[in-house]
Parts: sequence; structure tokens; C-alpha cells
Amino acid sequence: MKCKFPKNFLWGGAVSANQVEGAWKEGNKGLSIADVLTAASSTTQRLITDGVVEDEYYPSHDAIDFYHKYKDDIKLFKKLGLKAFRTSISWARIFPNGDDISPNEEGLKFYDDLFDELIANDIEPIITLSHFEIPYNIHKKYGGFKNKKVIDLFVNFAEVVLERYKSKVKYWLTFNEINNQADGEHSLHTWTNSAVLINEGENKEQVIYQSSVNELIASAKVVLIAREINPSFIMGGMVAYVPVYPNQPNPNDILASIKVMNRRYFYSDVHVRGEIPRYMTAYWNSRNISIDISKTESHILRQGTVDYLGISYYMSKVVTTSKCEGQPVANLDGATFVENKYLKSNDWGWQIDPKGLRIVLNEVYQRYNLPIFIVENGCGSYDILENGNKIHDFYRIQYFADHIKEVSKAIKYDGVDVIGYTLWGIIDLVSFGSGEMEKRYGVIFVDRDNQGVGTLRRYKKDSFYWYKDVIQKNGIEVLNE
Ligand code: P53
Repeated sequence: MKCKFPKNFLWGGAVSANQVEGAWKEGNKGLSIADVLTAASSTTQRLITDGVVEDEYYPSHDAIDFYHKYKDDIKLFKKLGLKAFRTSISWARIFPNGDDISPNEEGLKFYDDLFDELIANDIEPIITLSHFEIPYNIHKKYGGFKNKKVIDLFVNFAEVVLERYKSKVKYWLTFNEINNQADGEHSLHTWTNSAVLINEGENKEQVIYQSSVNELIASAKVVLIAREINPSFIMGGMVAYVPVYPNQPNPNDILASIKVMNRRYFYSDVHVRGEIPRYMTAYWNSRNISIDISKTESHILRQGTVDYLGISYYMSKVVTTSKCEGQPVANLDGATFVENKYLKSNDWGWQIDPKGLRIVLNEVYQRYNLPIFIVENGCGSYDILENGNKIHDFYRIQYFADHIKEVSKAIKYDGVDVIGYTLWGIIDLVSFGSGEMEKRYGVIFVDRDNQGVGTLRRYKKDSFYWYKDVIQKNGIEVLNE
């Protein structure tokens, strides 16, 4: 059965500023939280250092040098046939300290040139305002998004760039994976969008939820301002959907999966419905968490709802309430994440689940009835650069083919409104979670290793030609439902 994707479907690729740009000190850019993040591995955690420490290796400082190489990279994107390219704006390029009186013209000019280049190549820019970085000064001086002052500083930054690029960018996303902090499984909250400083004696969960609410308010404010600047802007929120399945038909497992999923839905519920859901206020009450939100702020949440939802999808997880070995679920007593024996994992333990994407699309669309843009999907893998600069990444082709087929079924058989698909890390980049270069996602190889050694030359992988064909044909053949 041939399955056509909608006409004008936005086939694309995605990256973020701090994972590709490099040039960490150029163009009057200030220090970003991403610039003080060390490298790690599949088993160790990235650390945030107190300022830039001499002799420490920071993979984002040079990244893949997209800052200088973007023109050539866009030529490759054009050859690939990309219709959309998602990246983010580094706040510290525009306001080096985050709280400067006026913006940095050199930073603004860089994104002018980048967006012009995309448009000249008929590639639609999809722009994230905050992708896991904020100026380091905001982290140090204000403690990150736990501080209400940061809402206004961020809104000011957003207003400047929305105004500046109003005739170049139509699709915006406010915060990348805004939910990827609630789990508290790892220390992501200290160094993602929130860049929260947690002081001794502070209730971590309370701080994280307060920061999350502050970000949601900031997002709603930005949506309202955006509508005034250009009513034809399309404003989105962005949530990481990792479906969490119950391990068994044991009602305890099912309830645990609902509880974990609520922590994710909370963010999109506020983005789309404009109010804090009762399951969340009840949860906060049960844990003595009190959230500071004024009447005016609640009103802003109600007004500033999004036009579409951007989602990332990588994997699924399984939760159990039976006593067993596994990763304990933070703040959910007796619940553990365990392996799904029906699925395979990549080398970083992420379980590959194409059908999970169809499940997510169904759930999210039925919940919100809003267009969905898959703005990230991919699988980190080791690649081998072979003779003649060839990379035979059949595993990547398999992953993308399996996932794209499920998207196509969700559109055709389930009626889900999907407007685009920008695969993650279209060109190899610095992994956010581990800081590695060798956890590769791209269909374009970048010659650089985990220690930062390499020529930075770009090579087309086998998946490049495969994806090009998919875009040209507007989809892949699907054999069954
Ligand atoms: P890396 C965790 C779980 C799912 C998505 O991740 C995540 C994370 C954070 O590590 O992040 C998103 O690079 C994020 C990207 C990131 C990508 O997924 O850890 O939006 O910035 O690079 C892949 O392998």
C-alpha cells in the first residue's frame, strides 16, 4: 500500500545552537551555560564547572564549527532536498550577559545571515528560542529560571529576536523539551533551559516545578507578544515524549505509568489548555510543594496558548511496581524503570520502539487536537569511516525507515495531523546528554572525535542518499496497518 505524506510536508533536519555552532567567544558572544559543561560518556555524567576551568575539555566550545561552516553545510542540506531546518538562537550571542540593556548587533547579524542563507535555498527555518542553554551570568546571578526576574529577561530577548526576524521566520518553538526536567532522574535541571542553581536546604522538587511554571509563563508571554509582532507567526511548545508503559496488567503498574506520564503531560497541558491541571496541583499539595503564581500570571497562561505542538521522540520506557533491579523512578516510591524485553537498545541503553511513535502521535493528537510537528527523532550510534570516506550506516536507515513508516500509518490510518518531521542531528553534533561526538545521529558525518580531534570535514553517509530519496518521493511505502 503506497502511503503519501501530505503535500507541503516539512521534511527536515534539526540541531541546536550549542551542539553545532562552536565559536564560543566570537562575535561578542557571552558565556553560556553550555560552555561550562564537560564531556562524559554513556556511564558518566556531564558536570557543570565553576566558570571555564583551564585544561578542562568543553565539547561545545568548538562543536562542529557550524558558525563558520554553515554556508557549506546548507549547500549539503540543499543537495539532500531539505524543506525545513530547525536550530536555536543562542541567547548569549544576542545578550551576552542575559541582562544587558541593549542587544549585541554582531549576534543578531549572524542569525540574519544564517536565516537568509536558508531562505535563499528554499529551506524553511524552524527556530527554538531556548534549547538547553541560557547565559551563564543568568545562572550565577539569578539562579536560573527559579527566579521570576528571569521571565522578563527571557521575554525581552524573545521580543528582540521575534521583531528582528519577523519577515524571515514563521515557525517558532519556545522551550526545547520543557518537560525534560521534572523526572529528576539526572541533574538535567541544573543545566537545561532552566539552568537552576539549587542551594543547600532548598527542596529540589519544589525548585524544579517553580522553574517549570516560570518557563511556562515565559512561553505564554512570548506567544502573546509574537501575535502582536506578526499575526501569521506559528507558535509552538516542545515536549519530549518518552511513553512509559506498564510492565504488566497489574493495576499498580498501570497507575504508576499514568503518574509518570502526567509529569510529561503537565507541560503540554499547560501549553495547549492554558491552565495547571488538577492532577498536578493535587500532586504538589501531597508533597508540600507550594508554587508561586499570581492571578495575572494565570491569566497570561490562559491567553498565551500554542498553535501547534513540537515533539521529540527517541524511545519508550517501562515501569514496574514489583520489587526488582532497575532504575528507581524519582519521587515515585516503589516504582522502577525496567527493560522492555520486546525491544532492542542502542549502545546508550535507549530502547528502540518505532510503534511507540505511532502510539505517542495518537495519544497526543487525541488529547489536544492540534497539529503535531515531529521536531526530533533519531538514534545515537557509532559510525565507522571506511575507505573512500564512506559510512555504511544501514542501522540508521533501518531506524529512520521504521519510524517514518509509523508516522505514515498514524497519518493515514489514525488521522493524525502531522505537519513535519525534522530528524535529529541531521549533521553529526555534540551529544547533549553525554557531550560525546561519537554518539552520532547525522546523515552527514563530521570528522571529529570525543576528544575534539579531527579535520571537521563533512562526508555523506549512506543514509544521506536514502533520506534524499524519501524526501523526493514524499514518504516510504507501507505494507500493512
Ligand atoms: P543526546 C534525554 C532524553 C531524550 C531526549 O540526546 C534528550 C535527552 C537529553 O539528553 O534530549 C534531546 O544528545 C535534546 C537534544 C539532544 C537529543 O535529544 O543526549 O533535545 O538536544 O541532543 C539527543 O543523545
